[in-house]
Amino acid sequence: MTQLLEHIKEAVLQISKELKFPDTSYLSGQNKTGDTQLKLDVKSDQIITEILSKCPSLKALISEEKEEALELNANAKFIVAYDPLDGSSLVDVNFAVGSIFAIYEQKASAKALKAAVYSIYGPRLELVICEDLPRLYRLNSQNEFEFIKELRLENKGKLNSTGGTQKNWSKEHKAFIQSLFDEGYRLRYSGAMVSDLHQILCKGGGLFSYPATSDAPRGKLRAFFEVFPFAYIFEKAGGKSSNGENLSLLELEFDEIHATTPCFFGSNYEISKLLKADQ
Ligand code: AHM
Ligand code: MG
Repeated sequence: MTQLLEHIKEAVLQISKELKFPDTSYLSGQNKTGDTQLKLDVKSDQIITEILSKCPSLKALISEEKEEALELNANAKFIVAYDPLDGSSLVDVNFAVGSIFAIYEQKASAKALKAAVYSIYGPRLELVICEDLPRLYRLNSQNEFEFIKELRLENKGKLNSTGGTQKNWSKEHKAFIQSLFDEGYRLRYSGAMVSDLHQILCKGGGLFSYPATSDAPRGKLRAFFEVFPFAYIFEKAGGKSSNGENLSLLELEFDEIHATTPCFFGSNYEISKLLKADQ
C-alpha cells in the first residue's frame, strides 16, 4: 500500500504540473459515459497509467477514460479505479479540479475497498489519503506532501451542494432540498464533485447530492471511481452516504465498471433527514 500511495503522489504531482500550462482544446472523441474528452483528461489518464503500471502490487487499473480494465500483474493484490481529472469541463474557467482513486483488494467491489485518495488542484495542491481516517496533506515549498490534519465531520453542517438539472428532479427531491434551504443551509456547488465534497469535509459538514433525474434515472456519477471512494471517505470521517434509500452506498454491487448511481454524501443529520423524507 505504501508503495502504491507513493506512485499516486508522483502521478498527482505530474498532473498538477500539466494543469499549470493547459491546452484546453477539445478532442472529437467521447468517453464511455458520453462526455466530451478534453486533452487534459486524456493526458492525466496517460500519466496515471504510465506511473501506476510500474507498481508491482497492482493487479489492474480501471479508468473513467478507458472502456475496459487494464490488466497488469495477475497475482498482485490491488485494483485501482480512478477518475483522472474530475471536473475537467471546469479547467477552462480555472476552477479547482481533482483526481480520485479507489484502492480495492483483489476485486472491484465496495466491500473490498482498502483506501481512497483524492487530489485537489486548486491554488494549492492538496491530497487526502484515507485508510482508517481521511488525512489532509498539502504540497510544501520543498515539493513534499506535508500532513496538515485529519478530516472529521460534525453531526450537522451548513452547506447544500446539489447536482443535476433541477427541471429533471422529482418533486420529492425538490421538496427535500428546499427543506434544507428553509433550515438555513447555503448553496455551494462548483460542478466538480471533488471540490464540492472537499469543501464539505473541510468545513465539517453538509450535504452533497446527485440524485436520480428524469433524464438520468440511475444518476450521473460513476460508482467505482467517483461514488465508492467518496462514500468510504465520508463514512470514515464520521458521516454517512446513501443512494436515497439504503443506509450506505458501500452496500451496492455492480458488474459494469462504468455503472452510475444516485448518491448522497453528508454528515449524520442530513443523511438521516434524507432517509426520513419521501423520495
Ligand atoms: P467528470 O468526471 O466528467 O468531470 O463528471 C463528473 C462531474 C462531477 O464532478 C460533478 O459533480 C458533476 O459531474 C457535475 O455535473 P452537473 O453539471 O450535471 O451538475
Ligand atoms: Mg468525475
